[in-house]
Amino acid sequence: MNDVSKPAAADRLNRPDLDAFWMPFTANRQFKAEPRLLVGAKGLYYRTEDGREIIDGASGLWCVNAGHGRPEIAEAVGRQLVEMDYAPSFNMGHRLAFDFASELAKLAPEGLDRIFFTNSGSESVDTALKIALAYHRARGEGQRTRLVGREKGYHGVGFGGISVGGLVNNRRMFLTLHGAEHLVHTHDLAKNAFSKGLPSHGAEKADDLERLVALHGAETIAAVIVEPVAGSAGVLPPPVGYLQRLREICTKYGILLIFDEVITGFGRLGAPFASQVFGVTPDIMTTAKGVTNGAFPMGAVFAGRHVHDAIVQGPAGAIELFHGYTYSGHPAACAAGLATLGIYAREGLLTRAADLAPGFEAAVHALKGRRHVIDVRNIGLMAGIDLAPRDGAPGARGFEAHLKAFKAGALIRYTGDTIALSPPLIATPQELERLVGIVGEVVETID
Ligand code: PXG
Ligand code: PLP
Repeated sequence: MNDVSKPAAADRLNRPDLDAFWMPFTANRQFKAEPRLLVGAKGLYYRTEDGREIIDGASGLWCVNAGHGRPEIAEAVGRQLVEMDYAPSFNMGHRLAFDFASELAKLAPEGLDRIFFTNSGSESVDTALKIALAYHRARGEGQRTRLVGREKGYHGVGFGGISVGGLVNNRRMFLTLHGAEHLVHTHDLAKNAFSKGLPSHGAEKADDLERLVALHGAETIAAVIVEPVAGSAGVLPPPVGYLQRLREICTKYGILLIFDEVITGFGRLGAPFASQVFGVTPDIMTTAKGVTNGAFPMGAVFAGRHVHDAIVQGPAGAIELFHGYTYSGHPAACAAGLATLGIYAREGLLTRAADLAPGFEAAVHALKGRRHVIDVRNIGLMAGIDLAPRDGAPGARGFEAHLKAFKAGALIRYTGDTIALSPPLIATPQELERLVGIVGEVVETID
């Protein structure tokens, strides 16, 4: 450990050695020179190593929808680990996985009631893409192998996910799958700046799928995957009518539509899933994060009955899908998930964002006119606030906003010069005001 990364104050704080942990998606050397360490979390607040309370404006990383430190989840996990820590799901089973899948199926959009368990959003995405390929193959259309994503899309970090993903930094150093294609993104600052909820312009961008059909032939395309609201790229709600149009074109050509609801799932938009908010039902839906309130790693892929039944057929003794994870349906993850669904139901959290959204919308749009703010976007309990990039230093203002907000008592996400807010669904209107208030004050102090 060198002296730069361990200033004297660190000893008083009883800081760990920071060298060995190679941090994900982080500027490691910069972080380790000036670390921001969290030591506790309860409700809407984190506690830092120097004892400060930090309002969680990001639900951790878009996952702690019911707020932190829920004893019901901790107790369920603890009990399960003592009762039966692990059980295989390959050719064996245990009750909780079946119970949890049944409960998830009850919440699911119409017909998406066959559930495949994974351990993360990235695994959910790769699983969904493989299910799409298996579906076409089972139906005698094995030549449908192209997978279509969208510019600015984030679908995790597996090779499948980065192939359909559309964020260049996540792709440029790596191989991507042959046959991955991209629709144009829907972001249009010139026409849609400061839209409240869905932007009015851009439904016709769904017709970009017609371009890919004309270019490659529909019979080569297996699936289209999109986030109903792009999250990581900076909260981009879909233009009015866009998702409907995409659904129609997919249906017309027999292309499966996959909604990646890793962020939008479990109440973020005011209904259990975004597809229910938009009235558009995909063939497959990927989830993770809020499925266990972020308290235990887990993901779940919801497959339409038609998709499942096309694959799960043939000789009764044959494995239908050669895919799965050691921890698919992990007992402790299922226990965490069942406890989480109990909290969501008892506290009405899967629809609470619908009640909070108008106040939140008013608060974030009041940032219009603040220093550097060039766009504000919102839907449900998510918002994106764009700062004008500093000349020659794109991303610097976003990072400074993040740092200064943390000093001022709020955890906010940033990507480039976009601030993203996605507070836990338990927040009160006053707490949302406070969070946005901190953002407003912080941007004024940035050069
Ligand atoms: N799909 C979507 C739509 C996501 O948002 C993933 C897949 C991958 O999930 P896992 O569990 O493998 O990370 C995600 C994850 C951010 C941020 O700050 C977003 C995610 C993860 C980490 C940071 O925008 N989204
Ligand atoms: N690598 C090896 C050598 C393995 O044996 C396994 C699983 O058995 C894996 C990777 C995949 O691990 P997981 O099932 O946890 O994704």
